[in-house]
Amino acid sequence: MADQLPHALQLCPFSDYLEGGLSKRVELVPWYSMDEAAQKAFLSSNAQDCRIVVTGGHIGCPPDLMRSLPALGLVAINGVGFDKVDLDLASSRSVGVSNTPDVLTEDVADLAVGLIIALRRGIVAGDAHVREGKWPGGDMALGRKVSGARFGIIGLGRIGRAIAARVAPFGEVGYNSRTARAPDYRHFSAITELAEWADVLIVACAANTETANLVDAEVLQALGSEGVLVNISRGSVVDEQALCDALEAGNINGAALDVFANEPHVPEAMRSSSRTVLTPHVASATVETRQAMADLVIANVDAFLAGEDLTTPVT
Ligand code: 8YV
Repeated sequence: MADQLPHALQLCPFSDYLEGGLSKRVELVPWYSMDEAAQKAFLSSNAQDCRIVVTGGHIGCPPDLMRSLPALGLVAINGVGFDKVDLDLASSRSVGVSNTPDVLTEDVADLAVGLIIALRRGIVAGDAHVREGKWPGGDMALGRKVSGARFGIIGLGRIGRAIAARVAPFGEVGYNSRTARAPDYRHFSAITELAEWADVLIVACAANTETANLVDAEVLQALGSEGVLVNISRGSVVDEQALCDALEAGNINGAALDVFANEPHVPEAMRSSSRTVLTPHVASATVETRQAMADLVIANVDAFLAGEDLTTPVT
């Protein structure tokens, strides 16, 4: 009889490519589609064989689940963000955590640029204007220039830098960090000063306890009634209620958002606002990048099963 493959819990849907690749290596358990009773029943007979959890960056791994898997050795994230995995708990249980950095940087930066232009130039509203037959009735309101705008980037890591490189040909780039780290761009040590200076404020920092609700009412007030916010990081970095209030009051001009605090649920105030452009967390969602991410997930699973160092461990 062939050796039984170890179980791996799958916490969210993946592409056929990733599921197919994983299924050759592990017994993939569709945890995300099982109800609580089925999950409980599964654990009572199989918890000892579950060595791997495979998950998305937006899902992570609930601490209780990690605790209920005594043989868990790897949480493989199909994404760069690891804010939803408790790294201290993982390390205290000798659980390795891997993610998929670098391969998605370009896509995320591309989407940020797309959102900026869509918002400032009214591309989504323009599309609706044409489709809904409103054009013969009159022109749309004017947009705002992208070229010549000031771009303020919160977080100048891999993704922040890729965004900076893309928007620098449009206009001046500023960024916020504790210490100056990019001589070509203007440094702001205070986030409110960056917001005050910028026409377009872009959230590109990692989500963690330090950055939770970093963009709050005060920052939005500083961004001002002509400024716009773009978020391709995590919803948790923005105080969503403060953002809804600012949009409603016209205290900022608009927001383009790919990420939300409670995905897939988006506040009604954002969905009904004419000042927003919204996408459903798709910054890394291209065929090419999702394949590259899948390859990295599989490489990490292979390394773990072979008892080797992880290819891209979260550090
Ligand atoms: C993905 C992400 O949408 O990389 C991340 O952290 O949130 C996204 O790229 C998600 O992880 C897909 O599983």
